[in-house]
Amino acid sequence: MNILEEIRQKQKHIQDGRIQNDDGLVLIPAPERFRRLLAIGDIHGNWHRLLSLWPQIQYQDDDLLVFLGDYIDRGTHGAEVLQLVMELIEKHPHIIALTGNHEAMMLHYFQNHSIREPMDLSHGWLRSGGQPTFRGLRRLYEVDCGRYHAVLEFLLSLNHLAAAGTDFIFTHAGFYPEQSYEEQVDDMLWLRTEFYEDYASRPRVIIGHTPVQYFSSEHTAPLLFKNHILDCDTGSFLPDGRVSCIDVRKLQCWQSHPGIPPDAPST
Ligand SMILES: [Mn+2]
Repeated sequence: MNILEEIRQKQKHIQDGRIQNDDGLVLIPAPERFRRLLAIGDIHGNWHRLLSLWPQIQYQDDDLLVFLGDYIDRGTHGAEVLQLVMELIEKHPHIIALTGNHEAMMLHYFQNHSIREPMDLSHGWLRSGGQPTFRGLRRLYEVDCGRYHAVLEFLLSLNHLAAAGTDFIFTHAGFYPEQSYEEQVDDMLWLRTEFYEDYASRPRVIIGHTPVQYFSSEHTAPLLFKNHILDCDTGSFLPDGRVSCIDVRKLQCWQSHPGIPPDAPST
C-alpha cells in the first residue's frame, strides 16, 4: 500500500479522536477542531531569529503546530533551539516535532562517538555544519550532563511524518508517493527533486529542507508550488534568510525580523 493510501486507511480507523503515533507516523484526526494548523520550517541553530518569530505567532493550545525538523547545525545555537523545542513539547499537547536530515546525521554520529572525545571531522555530520552544534552540546554536557542526555533522548523521539486528517501532510523533505511509509522512512529526510517533480496528489504537503532561495534568490517567504507542495524553509542560516511560521490552511505567514543576522559560526 502506498503512503497516501496508508494514511487514508489509518485515519479511517482511528476510534477515539486522539493524536496517535504509529512508529514516527503521527496521525491527527479531525484537524478542523484546531483554530490554526501551523508549521515552522528549518531553524538551523538560529536562536535569535527563532526568538524574533515566536512571540508574533501568539501560539495557543487550540492551535496545532508542527516543527519541520533541522533545528541544529550551521548556526551556533543548535543546543538552545533543541532545548526550547523540547520544552514547548513538554508544555503543549498539540505541538509536534519532526526530524530533519541533520538530526539523523547527528544521531548517527553519536551511535559510535562520544561527546567527551575530540570531534571526528571525517564524519559527514561535522562536515555538514555540525561543528557548532557539537560545541554547544559539549558545553551543555559539561554544565548539566542529565540535561544533555535528555536532549539526546528527545532527538530519538522525533517523528518522520504527521498527517492532519487527509488534507495536510507534514514532513521534512518529501516522500515517494508509490512507496509505503516503512519502505522509505530514512530516504524521506533527503528527497528534493524526485519529490518536487513526482508529486501529483491532492493533499497539501508541508516541507522544509530546501531553502526557497534555491528556487529564486528573491524569495524570502514560504512557497506554494502548483502541485500542492508548501516549502517553509526560508533559509534561516542565509544572510537575508528568515525563520518562518505559516498557517497551512490560510497561508498567513509570520517571520523573524529581516534585520536580524544569522547566528553564524565564528570559524
Ligand atoms: Mn535544512
